[in-house]
This record gives sequence, structure tokens and C-alpha cells, in this order.
Amino acid sequence: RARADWWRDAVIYQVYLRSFADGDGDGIGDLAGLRRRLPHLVALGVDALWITPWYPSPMADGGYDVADYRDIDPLFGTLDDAQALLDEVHGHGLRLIIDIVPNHTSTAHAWFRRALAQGPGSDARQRYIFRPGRGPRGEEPPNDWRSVFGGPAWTRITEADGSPGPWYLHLFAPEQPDLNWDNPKVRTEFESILRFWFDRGVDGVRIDVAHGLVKAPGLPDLGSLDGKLLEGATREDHPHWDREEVHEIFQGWRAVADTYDEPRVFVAEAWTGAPERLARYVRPGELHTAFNFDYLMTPWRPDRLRQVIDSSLGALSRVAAPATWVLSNHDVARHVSRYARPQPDGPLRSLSDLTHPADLDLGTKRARAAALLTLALPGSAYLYQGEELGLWEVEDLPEDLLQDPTWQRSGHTDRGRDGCRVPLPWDGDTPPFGFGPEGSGTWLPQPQAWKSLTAAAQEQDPSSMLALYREALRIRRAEPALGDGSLSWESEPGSDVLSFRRDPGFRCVVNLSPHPVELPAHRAVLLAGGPLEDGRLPSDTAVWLAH
Ligand code: TEU
Repeated sequence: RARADWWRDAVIYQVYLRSFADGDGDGIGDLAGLRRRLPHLVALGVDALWITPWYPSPMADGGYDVADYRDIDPLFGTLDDAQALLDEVHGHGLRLIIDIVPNHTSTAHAWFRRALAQGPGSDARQRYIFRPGRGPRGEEPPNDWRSVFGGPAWTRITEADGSPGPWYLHLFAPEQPDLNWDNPKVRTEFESILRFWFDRGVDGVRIDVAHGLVKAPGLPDLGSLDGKLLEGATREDHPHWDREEVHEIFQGWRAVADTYDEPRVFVAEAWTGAPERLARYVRPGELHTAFNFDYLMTPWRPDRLRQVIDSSLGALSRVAAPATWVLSNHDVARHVSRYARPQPDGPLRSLSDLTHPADLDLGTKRARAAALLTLALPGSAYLYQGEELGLWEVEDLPEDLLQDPTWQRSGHTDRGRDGCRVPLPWDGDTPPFGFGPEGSGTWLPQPQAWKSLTAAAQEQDPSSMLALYREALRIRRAEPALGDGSLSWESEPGSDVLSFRRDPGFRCVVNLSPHPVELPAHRAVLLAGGPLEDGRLPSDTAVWLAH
């Protein structure tokens, strides 16, 4: 466990806790389930786990509405269970990263309850962003900001005496009031929360909505410049995304992390647009890494992939930070399903713009190639639970079961993010596929077709997605050329084959053309899908080569 820079080339597995494994049979994943299934992650060969929020929460947004940052929700277990998990993870030589949500709390957090109870002008109210409404009776929201989940970013409260009160800001659901990061009490509270978990041995923290904490003074209107909220983050001087002042907060966090002997690391969730903007979060003295969402949103197209790989590596090398590579997470449609259709020109993260039905065989083939591409790139990689099983987006969940607030708040135009959050299939022939004890339910229904994708079924099959991931991770650990460093392109720009070298002596070739292509005369160490056709690499396939 000694390597101080383990995070520079780590493969980190995202556990979406309520969908990973259910120990107690209530249909919701928990810490007992995770502990029972840890051997799967050890055998897979990842370096670390990132667990999505495990804190007490009303679960209005799958736990991203936190009521207490220093405890565990009873649905998931207890603080003792968390400590036992952490010790077990460390016992396997793995590391554990937890999720912190500093942009907003839950309305059930003691601070927000106090803010409501103590009334106008109280200290408690200064911890959030309350403003009087516009209009003669304050009946209009204070500005034109929109919630990421749809609708206005403001909700009006009623004071204790029954009179209509001010509005509070929530960039996400109304159950997630934004904190006021201009308030020093908020700042010291979060540094203390970091120490609480670091003192217990947690190795790192994923920072939710890192680009959102600081709002422009005066909360100016967005105006007509911003049709789309998130994409608007590319705009300079956006009133609530990616503001310059967030960086001093994270420099303070880094100072906290650096007081520990063993490394305590950060990964920022920041949707910033240009890679140069993202690189600012990982300058020396600030955070260690940030998710590369440009890569995640890139369609399966050679020109786009090459461009994003180069721009990411370029921007990050200028600040001496490692790149990260992500194909899927709990907020986007699973990449098997994204790649299963004709690919758009622009960014691809939800399926709502793609009208073609999915060709899952094609999507799976491309996902296999994408795995080899991703794991051969310089830096660190994130795997989202179930991608090692080749799970696809469940696009036909019954509408009355959808739980993601996006679905409600969008007025039922966006199906939301439940389709990538369906509980994992572990073994057996029928649901719950070992997710929970025999006969228990699952909080979202699993497709019967996942019978062939259970971990147990794939265990037996050397051509399975699981076997591919295990082998790729085994080679990655053994191969000195892989991990952090740089790459040299061997294919020409504009080619529909991506071929690059990792020195010494390692090559990755990805064929995005519709035809088989010739390979250099090297030994194939791993093939994403085969067999080679007369020594040529089939379409939508990748290969790792060594001397
Ligand atoms: O996501 C932040 C975010 O801006 C988006 O990924 C957003 O969830 C998506 O565009 C909605 O369609 C983080 C978490 O990853 C997400 O699960 C939470 O819902 C969100 O923050 C609020 O805490």
C-alpha cells in the first residue's frame, strides 16, 4: 500500500451502493452486500473503489441529498459496518474513496431545519442562499436560474407564522438546497468533515459538483445566453459554474489532505467544457485528479476520440496531473447502449436524441474495443459497476417505477438516469440474480435477458466481457509501458484506425473502420473481439500488441 502516487495510474471501480449487492433482502444494495461481493473486485483486479454517498438521506436524489455527513444511512448499515468494509478493503491491498456533496445538503439536514426555524436574519439562514422574490409580492423567483433537473432553481418557503417567505436556491432538486460558500462556517465545517473520514482511514474523496460551489456576487440573471444549463459551463464568467473562487476552497482541502502521512486524494466532478478549464482544478497544490467527461461524451468516432485524447493529455501535462478516462457512470446512459446506434457528431451522454433502436451486439463489440482503448491510455481509469459485465442501459423500465428526479422535474420528457442504475446480476437464472437473498426483490426490475450476463455465467466463459476486463487489468498491472506516462500516435490524423505506442514496446490498435485492417508484425497479447481475419483486425475491434 506504500506507493504515494498510486492514484496516478489507478483503475478505480465505481460502486453505486444501492444497486451493487443487497445483504439484508430489502431490495436495496448495502454495505453487507458489498462486503460479501468484495472478492469479485479483487478478482477483477482494480486498485480502488469509489462508493457513492452512504450518508443518512431521505434519498430524494439517490443519496446526493445528505442529511448528516458524519454517519451512514440505516438502509446501508452503520458506521461500524463502514469501518469494517474499509479495513477489509485495505486488507485486500485496495483503497477506498468516498463521495462528498458540498454544493448542497438535504432539506432534512439539521442546518436547513434550523435555517427554516430560526427565521430571517439568523446565522442559520446565512448558511444557505435565501433571497426575496421578485414581483410586487415576491411571488416570482429571485432570478432566472434553472435547476439541472428541470424547472426553476428556486423554491419559496413559508415562515413559521404562516406568512410567505423568501426563496432558497437549489441548482438540483428542491430537496437539495445550495450551501452558501461565502460563509466561513460552511468552509470550516467541510474541512472538519474531510478530517472525520480521513482520520478513519478513507483514502480519498470524490467531490460532487465541484464546479458549482461559488456563485457570482449579486446572483445575476443568466439571460438568453444560456439555453442549456450544463453546456453553459463553457461560457466564461458563468454566474454559477466554474467560477475562479472555487479554486481557493480546493487549495484549502488539499492542505487538509496533505497533513496525513499516507496519501489522501481527491477526484473532482466538474463539468467545465474545455480541458484547459478542467486542468485548473488539478494544478499543483490543488486537487489530484478530475473526471474526464469529454472522453465519456465522445461518440464512437476516430476523429473525435483522437482529438479528445490529445486535448486531454495536452491540457493535463501542462499542470503535471495525470489524465483520467471514464466511459460510464451513474448519471449517463451505459456506453454499450450509446455505442449501439449510428454515432452523432456532437457529445453523446443520454439516449434521448438517438432515435435508432439499439443494436446491442454492435454496442457490445464497440464496448469491448473501448475497454482496451481506455485501459491503454496514459493515466488512471474509472470503471462503472456492471460495465465489466457488459450491461446495457435498461431503456424500457415501467414509467411508474422510475425514481430519478429528472423524470418528474422534466415533465416526463427525460426518462432520467434509472436505466443505468438497475441492480447488478450476480448469479442464478432469474431475478434477483443473486443481488439479494433468494426470493427478495430489487428496487428496479432486472431484465430476464441478464441471465447470460451474470458474473457467475461469465466466470465460466473465456470469451466473456468479464474475462476481457480481468485479462486487460492483469496485463496492465504487469506491463511497465502501461499506466501513467505518454503515448505516440502511429496512425495518421484523419485515419479511421487509432494506433498508438506506449514505450517500451507496447501498442494498442483500434479499428473504427467498417473493414478489417492490417496489423504490424507483433505478438497480439489481447484481442477485444476476434478472431483475426488472415492476421487482420476486424471492424470495431481493438488489440494490444507487444514485441
Ligand atoms: O451530478 C452532477 C451533474 O451535474 C450531472 O451529472 C447531473 O446529475 C445530470 O446531468 C442530470 O441529468 C452529481 C451526481 O453525480 C448526480 O448523481 C447528482 O444527482 C448531482 O450531482 C446532484 O448531487
